[in-house]
Amino acid sequence: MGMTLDRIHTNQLELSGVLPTEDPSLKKGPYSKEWLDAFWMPYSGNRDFKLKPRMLLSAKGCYFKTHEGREIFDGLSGLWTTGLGHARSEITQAVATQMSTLDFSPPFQFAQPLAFEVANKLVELTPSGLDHVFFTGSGSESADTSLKMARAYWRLKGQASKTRFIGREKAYHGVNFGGIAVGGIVANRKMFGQSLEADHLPHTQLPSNAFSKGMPKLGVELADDLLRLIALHDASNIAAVIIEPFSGSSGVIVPPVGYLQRIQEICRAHDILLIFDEVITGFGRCGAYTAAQAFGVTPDIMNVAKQITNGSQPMGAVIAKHDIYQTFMDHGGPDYMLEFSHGYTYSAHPVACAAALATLDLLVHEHAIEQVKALAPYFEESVHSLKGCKFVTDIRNFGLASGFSIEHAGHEPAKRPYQIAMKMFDKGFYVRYSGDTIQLAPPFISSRSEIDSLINALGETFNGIN
Ligand code: PXG
Ligand code: PLP
Repeated sequence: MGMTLDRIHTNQLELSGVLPTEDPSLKKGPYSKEWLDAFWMPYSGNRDFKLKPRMLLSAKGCYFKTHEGREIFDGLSGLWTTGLGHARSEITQAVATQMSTLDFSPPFQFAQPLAFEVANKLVELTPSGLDHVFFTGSGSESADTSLKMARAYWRLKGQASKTRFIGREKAYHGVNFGGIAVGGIVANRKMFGQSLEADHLPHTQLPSNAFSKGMPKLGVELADDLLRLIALHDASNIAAVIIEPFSGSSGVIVPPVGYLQRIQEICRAHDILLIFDEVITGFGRCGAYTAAQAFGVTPDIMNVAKQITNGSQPMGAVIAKHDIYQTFMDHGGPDYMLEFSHGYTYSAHPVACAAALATLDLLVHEHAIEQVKALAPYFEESVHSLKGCKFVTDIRNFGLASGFSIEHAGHEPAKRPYQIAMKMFDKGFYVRYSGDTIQLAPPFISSRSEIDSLINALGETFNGIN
């Protein structure tokens, strides 16, 4: 055909999934091995993907379209990002307008008004007391920002020995050095070693709580392990405890009744900051704007990302209590000096701010919280109807999120989840697989019949594998 790669736009190609050709003139052409290998994919089995690419070309509402023209139901709202559905015209329009008005604005020593508007909106939607917003570009950046904020806070208060962090087993706090240290997912530390001084509370996934609907009843005493860590390290050396209200990535591990309250009580009694990582739980997934509101516990610092722009632009934020902000302001030295030597080139990026404002506006005006609350009980019954399916050893849920534990295939815990997710993709459903779990987080706008189709396909798939 004589078409060269630089004249081809992938989206315009009707690709059949036919793979590497032996024709040397097409050696670097689309879908050749070389073409695919140029992109080192994040958190992916690159070798497997590149043998049979699962390429998504467009999305609208609850569905992706693949390069083969197949429609795929988005069973994880992107990557827990896109609860309002894809390609929302309100967000698209806001982003387009902002791009042509102010595409970039230096975030250091200068600002643009949308940043203040988003900050005020976030203060309004999050629990009272969380009053000051520091912008980042992602959940990982939010995690590391919150840890630096906590350490610096104690230094400014004259307690510089408070440097250690307490995380939890199975927790995910992104991939930066601070986040992997406090995180409890071994794979994230295995290749890179330890960085910060961190210790870990036990996770709360008890076998006795298997198949609990919503919050499990047993396990509040696991919070008291914090007392053991305080006795070991001494509170004078501990800056903060960081917790995902429910652990998302490790398969939706929901806190036992009373657990988060007890953690907060202990933190308060020992002058330790409590950080909630709400990167997944924030902005609707829990049937509330935040998990803090859903669970009735307000942290000192809250990290958010993902749903804040409906996934349409990279953005994260760290929201702090007034005392923390004020401590920085009070110790800042002369007014022209920086109070917190931290920030990202893309902090409060104007286009991300425009996307966030449009998203938060949609969440409020389309009553997304009520929508999630209304669908959640149906979703709960649906996911738990899969109890008894082959290899399913536990089902957990909260709001519009659920996790399934899958029995290990010999010494290969990740194998069956991978097989399940691939089979689901063949059937027209995208679900998340990681570790020995399958996760669902359907869009807030899903219909009951879409939930039915998803669950039916998943049940069939569970029972069809070996
Ligand atoms: N904290 C939490 C609680 C998260 O869930 C991050 C931090 C990091 O955010 P960024 O934007 O840097 O990726 C996350 C991200 C999964 C999965 O398998 C979840 C995430 C990322 C990748 C996979 O559920 N959450
Ligand atoms: N590396 C270099 C060499 C830089 O100049 C910068 C920012 O100016 C960074 C890293 C940090 O980039 P970002 O602010 O996008 O996180």
